[in-house]
Amino acid sequence: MSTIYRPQSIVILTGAGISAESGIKTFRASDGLWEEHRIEDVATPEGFVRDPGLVNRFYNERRQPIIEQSVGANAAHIALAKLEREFSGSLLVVTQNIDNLHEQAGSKNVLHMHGEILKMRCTQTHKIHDCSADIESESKCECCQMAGTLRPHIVWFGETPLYMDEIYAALSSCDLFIAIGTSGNVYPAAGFVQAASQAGAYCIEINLEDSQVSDYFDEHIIGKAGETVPMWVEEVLSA
Ligand code: BJW
Repeated sequence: MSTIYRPQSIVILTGAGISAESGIKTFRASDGLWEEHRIEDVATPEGFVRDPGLVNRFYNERRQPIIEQSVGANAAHIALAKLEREFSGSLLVVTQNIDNLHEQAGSKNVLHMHGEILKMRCTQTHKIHDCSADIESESKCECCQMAGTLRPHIVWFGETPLYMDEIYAALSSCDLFIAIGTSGNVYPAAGFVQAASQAGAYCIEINLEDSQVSDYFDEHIIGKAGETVPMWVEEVLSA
C-alpha cells in the first residue's frame, strides 16, 4: 500500500474471488458456475417461476457444504475480521457472496447485498427464515403454513439488492474503499468504486487480474486474496 495514511472509515466490497481459496466456485471463471448453469434458468425470478425445482436444487447443492462446514473461512476472511477488531475507525464489509465465511471468520459488520444461502423467504408474507436444510417445492412454510411458498433469500438479476441505503451512505463518507475478488460485471456493486471515488475515497482493488472497472481504482494489488489481504491488513494496522 503506497499512498495516504491513516484511514478513518473503510468500506470493503468482497466478491466470489475471496471465497475461491476456500473451495467455493466463482461465477465467471472457465470452471465457474455460469459455465455449468444458464443465468436465466437459475438466477432470475422468471427462472424460479418456470422451474422452482431446478432453482431449489442449484441452491440446495451450494448450501450443503456450508451447512456441513466442509468449507471454511480462509486467510483473507480471517484477516478482514482481525482488521474489524483492531481498527480504531469505522469498517463495513459489503459482500456480494451468499456464503457465511466472513461471519465464520468473526466479522460482525457485514451486509450481504445479494442475500444469504442460509436464509429463505416466504413469497406470501415476505418473512425471512433461517434455512438449514434443503428447500423442496413441497416444503411447508412455518409462517403461512402453505407448501410451495418458500424461495431462497437470494437477489437474482432484475431484483433490487439489499441494504442499498446503508451501503451508499457508507460509500459517501468513507476515505478508503477496497474491492476484493470481484470481476466488476454486475451492477450496482460494480459502480461502488465510482461512488466512493467521487466522495473522495482512495480506492484499492485486489484481484488475480484486472476487473471490468479497474480503471477507476487508484491502486491495484495483483495476487491471491489469501496472500495479499493479510499483508494489506497488517499495513493498515501498522500505519
Ligand atoms: C480472485 C481469486 C483469488 C478469483 N483471489 N481474486 C446494463 C448495464 C448496467 C446494469 C445492468 C444492465 N442490464 C442489467 C443490469 C442490472 C444487472 C446487471 O448488473 N447485469 C449485468 C450482467 C450487466 N443487475 C441486477 O439486476 C441487480 N439488480 C439491480 O440492478 O437492481 C436495480 C437497482 C440497483 C440499485 C438500486 C436499486 C435497484 C441484481 C444483481 C444480482 C446478482 N446476483 C448474482 C447471483 C445470486 C447470488 C448467488 O447465486 O450466489 O450474484 S449474479 C453473480 O454475480 C452473484 C455475484 O454476487 C455477482 C458478482 O460476481 P463476482 O463476485 O464478481 O464473481 P465473478 O465470478 O464474476 O468474479 C470473481 C473475481 O474474483 C474475478 O475477477 C477473479 O479474477 C477473482 N478471483 N480467484 C483474488 N483467489
